[in-house]
Order: sequence, then C-alpha cells, then structure tokens
Amino acid sequence: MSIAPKRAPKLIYFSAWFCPFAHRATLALEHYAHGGEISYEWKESLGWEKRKSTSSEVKTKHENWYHYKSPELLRHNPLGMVPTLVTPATYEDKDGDPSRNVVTESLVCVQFIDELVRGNAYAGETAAIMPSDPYARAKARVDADWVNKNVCSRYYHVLVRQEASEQREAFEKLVEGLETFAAWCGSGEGKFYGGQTTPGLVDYALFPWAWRLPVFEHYRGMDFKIPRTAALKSYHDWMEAMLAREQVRKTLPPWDDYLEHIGRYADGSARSKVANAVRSGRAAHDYDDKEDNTDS
Ligand SMILES: N[C@@H](CCC(=O)N[C@@H](CS)C(=O)NCC(=O)O)C(=O)O
Repeated sequence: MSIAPKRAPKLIYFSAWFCPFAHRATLALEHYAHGGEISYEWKESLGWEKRKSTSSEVKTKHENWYHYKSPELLRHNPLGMVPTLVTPATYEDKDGDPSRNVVTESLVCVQFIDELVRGNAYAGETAAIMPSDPYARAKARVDADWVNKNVCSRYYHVLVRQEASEQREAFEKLVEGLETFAAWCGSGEGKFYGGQTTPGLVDYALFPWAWRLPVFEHYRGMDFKIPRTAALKSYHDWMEAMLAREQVRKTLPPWDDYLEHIGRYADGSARSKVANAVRSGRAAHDYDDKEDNTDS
C-alpha cells in the first residue's frame, strides 16, 4: 500500500537530458517522486545546433555547436539555463507574470524541492534531502559548494582545455577533490556524505559528474581513469551505493548518447556559458551570464 500524500506538489521542470546541473534537480525530484511526495512534468528545453565559427583561433574538426533554447524556457528564465522549475499555475497562465515562482540554479533547486516537500502537510516518510539540524544544514551547503568548485568545475577543464598539461593538472586536482569527498563519506554507519544511510545535498551535488567521469577514459585515455586507491575506497563504495538505488538509476541518460554529446566539449567546439568561461581561462562556476552568453 502506497503512503502517497493526497496533495503532492507538482512542478514544471525545464531540463535537458544531457545536463549534469539539471541532473541534480532530477535526482532531488526522483528522491521524493519515488514515494509519491512530488510530481513533475519534464520539458526538454535545450538542444544543439551547428553555427559558423565565431573565432578563427578555434581549430576544431567542424563548426561550433551552440545551444538551441526553447521559447518556453526563455519566457520563464530569460537567462536560458536549465534546470529551471516553475509552478503549473505560472506555466499555464499565458498572460500572467512568467517570472512568478520560478526557481533556478541546480543547488538551489535541490534545496527548494526538499523544502517544498517537507513543508507540505501531506509529506510522506522518505528521508529528507537536507539534515534537520540547522548546523548540519549549513555545513552541507558549504560542502556542496566545495564539491561544485573542486570536482564538478574541473571536469570541464579536463575536457575543454586543449593543452595536455592543463588537462592533467585539472584531473589531478579533481582526484584530490574526490579524496576529500571520500573522507567525508567513510565515517559513519551509511555510505553517503556524512556517513548517512540515504543521500542528501552533497551526494546529489556530486553524483551527476561522478557518473560522467569515465568519459575521460574515452577522450583523454586510460591515464585519466579514476584510480582504485585506498584514499578513494569510500568514494567507489559511495558510487556503488548510489547506483544501488532505483531512484538514482532511473535518472541516468543513455551512455553512448552522452559520450557523443560531450565530444563537443572534449574537442573544444561547444559554445555554452560554462564552455566559454573555461575556454577563456576561468573556472566553470565563474561563467558570466552576459559575457559568456551565446544566444543570438
Ligand atoms: N549554475 C547553473 C549552471 C547550469 C548550466 O550551465 N546549465 C547548462 C546546461 S548543462 C545550460 O543551461 N546552458 C545554457 C547556456 O550555456 O547558455 C546551475 O547550477 O544550475
């Protein structure tokens, strides 16, 4: 018998199947959708299109790739970024204010989804994504941001930077970041961040990239395989524990399609805010909504 709440909140979810940032929001949505505590409607909102090269300095096999963005996404989030969440009421009110009750930024989306469900009178029994203790919550936010900067951003450096030495240096720093994360996981009863028995914000912040890391083996070679060292044992155990969850497995994009998609980053031909920032020497998380924008 399902304990599904009678009035689970519903969201319209602007997403893209390949996007690891959106993947964070999908993980949070599925965390609760599994127990019927939230429902959502996925709107595929980004695509790729080839356009003429904008810089003669960029030497790639083909023209550059730019994001196509759905008009619906741009209506609710003029920055044109996924994930973007909106209430069905705002989405359906075609004459109303499209910016009303819009939630953006992947780490904010994860926390928002948690708050929305926990604040619902019909919340079920699923373990929460955010800790109940305010001090633990604050720490999880800091650690999620750390993982974002020290692991997730470096993923793009290994792919977008075309100098072998820069790729190597970014990879080594990324592995160090994973070691720090592993130390946070190996300390309790459970295999997740903080020794928890169910995943939370920091686990969901990292997982989309952790799952994608084997693309390095394809595009950069076997020297870029995440090693099975003692310092990373808890990381590999964590990965196994994440993948043992049905809620997590159902969020995974098809591997071969993803590998083809990310080839545009690996050969430097992708034009997205994140790729533009990394190509111009900044970190992925330091993209600028104006300077790195590619919308025509
Ligand atoms: N800081 C944002 C980054 C999201 C992001 O970069 N999403 C990509 C797709 S993977 C996007 O929407 N790109 C559109 C663009 O670059 O113009 C977040 O955490 O949500």
